[in-house]
Amino acid sequence: MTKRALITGITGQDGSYLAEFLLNKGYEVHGIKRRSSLFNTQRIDHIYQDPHAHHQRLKLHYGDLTDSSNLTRILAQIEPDEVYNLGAQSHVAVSFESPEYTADVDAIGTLRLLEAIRFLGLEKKTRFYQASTSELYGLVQEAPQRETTPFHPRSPYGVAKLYAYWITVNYREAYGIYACNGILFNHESPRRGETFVTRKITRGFCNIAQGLEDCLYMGNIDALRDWGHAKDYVRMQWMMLQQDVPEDFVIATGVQQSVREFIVWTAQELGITLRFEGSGVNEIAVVEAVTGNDAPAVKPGDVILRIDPRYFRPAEVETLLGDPSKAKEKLGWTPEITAREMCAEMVVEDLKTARRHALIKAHGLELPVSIEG
Ligand code: NDP
Ligand code: GDR
Repeated sequence: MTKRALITGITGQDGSYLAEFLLNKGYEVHGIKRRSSLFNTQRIDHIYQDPHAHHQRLKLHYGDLTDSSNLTRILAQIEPDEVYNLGAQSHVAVSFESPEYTADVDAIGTLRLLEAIRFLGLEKKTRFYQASTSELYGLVQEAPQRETTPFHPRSPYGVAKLYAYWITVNYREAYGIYACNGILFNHESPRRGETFVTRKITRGFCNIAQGLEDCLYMGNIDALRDWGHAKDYVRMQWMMLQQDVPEDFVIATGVQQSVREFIVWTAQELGITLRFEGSGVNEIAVVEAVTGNDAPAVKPGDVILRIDPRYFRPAEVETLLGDPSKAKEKLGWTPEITAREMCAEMVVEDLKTARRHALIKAHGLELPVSIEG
């Protein structure tokens, strides 16, 4: 029997990799996409299947995590074997601007899905994966963080995800639903949203290298994170739903870097040597030397990074470092791609786009507009 999976957030970074992964495993994959005035399926266009084709194995449904009746109807129609709840307002800084919406989608959205499973009597059929997060640890109580580390979220996003974490545990305990939390530390890829820090850096520096921008404006570059590759992490999301007993797992690399290090790596990938000068909000990154052909628009002495306090958060998560021992011991999972390799891959992809845009500009044509976030 072909297994059926439903992915909320299929148009996002993780959703796109997970959909590919499940299709390769032979699943019929259903995804919920939001109605948008612009196309929002770029990350899954390469696996899109014409609804008129026979044996279509990827099916998209309009929906929203704020809409209970819509979620219930989709679940009733599909009766999935597995639900992956990846949909969320996932930007921590944005959650301070839209706290109520973030709670509605990230916290109550999770409850809506679990309630729909219960209401439809799918408790024994449908397995549920919740995209939990290292943001639950926030103000960290121990390092490295593991499944037993106490939570102290530091943003409306983190607090909403705390509710989602516990309601997932509660529905497992109360109704016997196979439901589990993957407590995932930061994971990135060339498909990462452009306003998350790694992608902002790789995309920004590639644009600067090709003469499309002059300077990148950043927030707290001393924040420390445990960065992995999204491809490695979606594999683990699936593995968690294949066990006999549902459990929660930390997914991380166990290695930590600063935002500053990621900046230096990105520059190095482009043949740029950087020097940091000044401190606090006056800190800048100056180009010391340029080698190779990837950054023709950059020369020694250029200031290509400045600090802008608008990117500071009202409450910051300064440091995160995960301990993935349980995932390794119980599921045999280890990440295959290092943060440095991932940075190189992201630069290759963003440089391709920047070169294309530079060529368009050189021919006097209009560039696609993008708004910085
Ligand atoms: P993205 O921001 O790339 O994707 C989020 C997805 O959720 C998009 O498909 C988005 O749709 C969808 N979405 C947003 N709001 C709604 C809504 N109201 N109803 C339905 N769908 C909605 O996130 P990631 O792929 O990076 O992350 C996936 C999940 O994992 C998220 O829940 C995130 O909070 C969590 N997480 C992520 C980590 C990371 O480092 N990436 C680490 C730990 C947890 P649209 O495309 O239309 O915007
Ligand atoms: P995070 O990721 O908040 O950890 O949440 P993000 O990449 O946004 O920030 C990481 C760290 O970098 C610092 N930073 C900046 N961040 C952004 N976005 N833009 C900047 O200009 C900037 N300058 C410095 C931040 O302050 C922070 O300390 C991500 C999301 O994917 C969540 O959904 C997920 O749950 C967690 O990772 C784990």
